[in-house]
Amino acid sequence: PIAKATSLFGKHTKSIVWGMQTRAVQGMLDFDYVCSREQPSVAAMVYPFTGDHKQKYYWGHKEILLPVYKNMSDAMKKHPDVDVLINFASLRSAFDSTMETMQYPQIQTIAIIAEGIPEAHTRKIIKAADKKGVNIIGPATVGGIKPGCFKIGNTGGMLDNILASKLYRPGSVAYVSRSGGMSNELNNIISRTTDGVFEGVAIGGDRYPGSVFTDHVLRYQDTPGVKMIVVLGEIGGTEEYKICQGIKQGRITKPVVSWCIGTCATMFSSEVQFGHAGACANQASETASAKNKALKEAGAFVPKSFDELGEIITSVYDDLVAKGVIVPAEEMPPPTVPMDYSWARELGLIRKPASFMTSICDERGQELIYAGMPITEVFKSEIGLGGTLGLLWFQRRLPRYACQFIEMCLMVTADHGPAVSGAHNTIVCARAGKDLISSLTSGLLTIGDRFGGALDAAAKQFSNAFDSGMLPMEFVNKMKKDGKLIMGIGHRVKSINNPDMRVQILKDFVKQHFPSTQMLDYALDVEKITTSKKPNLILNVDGFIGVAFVDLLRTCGGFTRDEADEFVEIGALNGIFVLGRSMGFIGHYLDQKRLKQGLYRHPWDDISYVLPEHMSM
Ligand code: Q5B
Repeated sequence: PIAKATSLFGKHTKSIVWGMQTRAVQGMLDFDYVCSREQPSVAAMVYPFTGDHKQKYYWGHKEILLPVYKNMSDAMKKHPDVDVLINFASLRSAFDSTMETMQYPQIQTIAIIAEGIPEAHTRKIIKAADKKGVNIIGPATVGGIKPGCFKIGNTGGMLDNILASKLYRPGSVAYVSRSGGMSNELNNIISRTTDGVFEGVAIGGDRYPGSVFTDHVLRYQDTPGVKMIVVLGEIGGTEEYKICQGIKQGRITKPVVSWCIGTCATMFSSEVQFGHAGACANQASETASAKNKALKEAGAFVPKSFDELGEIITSVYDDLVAKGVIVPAEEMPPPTVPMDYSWARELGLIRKPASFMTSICDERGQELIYAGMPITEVFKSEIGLGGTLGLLWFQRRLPRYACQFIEMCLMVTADHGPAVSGAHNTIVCARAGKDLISSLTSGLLTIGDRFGGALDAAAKQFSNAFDSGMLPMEFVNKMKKDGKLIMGIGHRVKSINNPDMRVQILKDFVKQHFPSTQMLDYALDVEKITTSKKPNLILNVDGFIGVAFVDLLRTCGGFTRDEADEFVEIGALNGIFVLGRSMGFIGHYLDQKRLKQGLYRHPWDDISYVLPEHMSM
């Protein structure tokens, strides 16, 4: 078999990442940058499910592109300097991709992250790796880290953790553990008690890890920069005894601080399977207590409990410093890596004026909120469409009669036949082959002062006249004198002889339920005058809704006078007609499509051609 490399990572190590793990890759690049590496440690990614392309990443504050290959062979060919593969493949594909990776002699180290790979597969991987001289870290691990040089995937956590544990520059302490989580704890303990981590590997919690404690402890023994070794073992397996043997035989001469987790297993009357697949003692010698005892007897530094691990590391380290074995290097500040905007915001470190402000609806939480009212509450309280409109348009929970009135307005304005301007436009548009939205908007764009869009103007004109104390007759005369039409008055087909039942229905309801109908009464007095002149100059549906809404806003108790005026000022009331009539326009669109109506062309006999006479030059 080919000999395996003892140094897995250096300042120039390049890797290929298998899998679309963009966050992990960015984490590696940020680590590289903070370590002052000259070049990113990730050369490329392999992802068989997309075509070859490039992915954008940050290198410090700059943006760079990393290639993504569909085939591993292309990635290897294009990046012959890569010797590490980080395999994020799932437990189903990790075996195949790892075996494929080992066909490329350039690869010296493979980290396998997936959990749950069948043991039979791992054993085949181990056999192949031993033959080909490939170091395996994992499976079922976060990986490992070599400060100043290389970080496998998500090892060491986010950048704030890397900085807090000073993982951007090498120290003198190398460790090996099974658990990724506990290796983070070791990074923390070692950074507080010594000059820092030289290298740390989490071999993973499976019964058959791709590399074992001794593989790494012996590497550390042979690595000049490592001055002391920390081994965090756990219940299950007998690997720690090989370390005992190594110490006893003089193969391991560097101080080893060690602790096996799982001593509490003795408190249980039956066998305990801890979180890792391999964390179960099948015989007395595999218990954490037995292994701690053996390590101590062999000459390792073993604390009384995990809590004392930091203290014992300190005392071994201090001793090495006192003996001059370790000369702590001068501390250099790492380069600053710009923080991701979203992370900085989450931490409350930055603020930015929002480009948008909103006060009616919040969809960010678990539950959609309409003007402060959770959607479940909207339904529980049965406020209906009128109440929902009240929340979204007026930001108020309106009284029941007001919600009912709004719904009635929507119902009476829903349609008024195909002949009205808006429906006509919708129909012509639909027959020209246009889609629903185009046809609907074509109809909606017709709504204005003359057709369906007189609600706000009527509300304004009537309330201004009323508020300024004008008598109805004075108002009518003034409008005539100014040459202005009274908005909300007049109808093409409805008149006192052909009353508009829509208005009658609304009038009956308003008279019965509204606390005050001052504005409506004023408008009805105006109507008496205008209809005495011409029978079609009735208070039309627009005018009725406009003035009744002024009564509602002013007297329902939910609004100040200023607020009530503001809604009229900003044009809320025309919205009622727009919303209601949208139902009709959509109906007309669907109707035309259903009836398979062809392109509309207006007949010539219905057009009067009044061109100027031909003039000769
Ligand atoms: N005269 C609605 O006019 C209409 C006068 C007036 C004083 C007035 C007209 C008008 C104001 C706007 C308004 C909403 C254009 C209407 C609606 C929805 C709809 C539609 C539907 C639906 C009708 C004849 C004589 C003239 C005028 C005078 C007319 N209006 N004087 N104030 N407001 N109203 N729009 O019939 O002396 O002969 O020259 O603009 O409220 O859109 O169903 O169709 O649900 O879809 O064409 O209900 O009233 O009358 O313009 O020929 O005028 O009356 O000055 O006097 P007409 P015109 P004179 S509801």
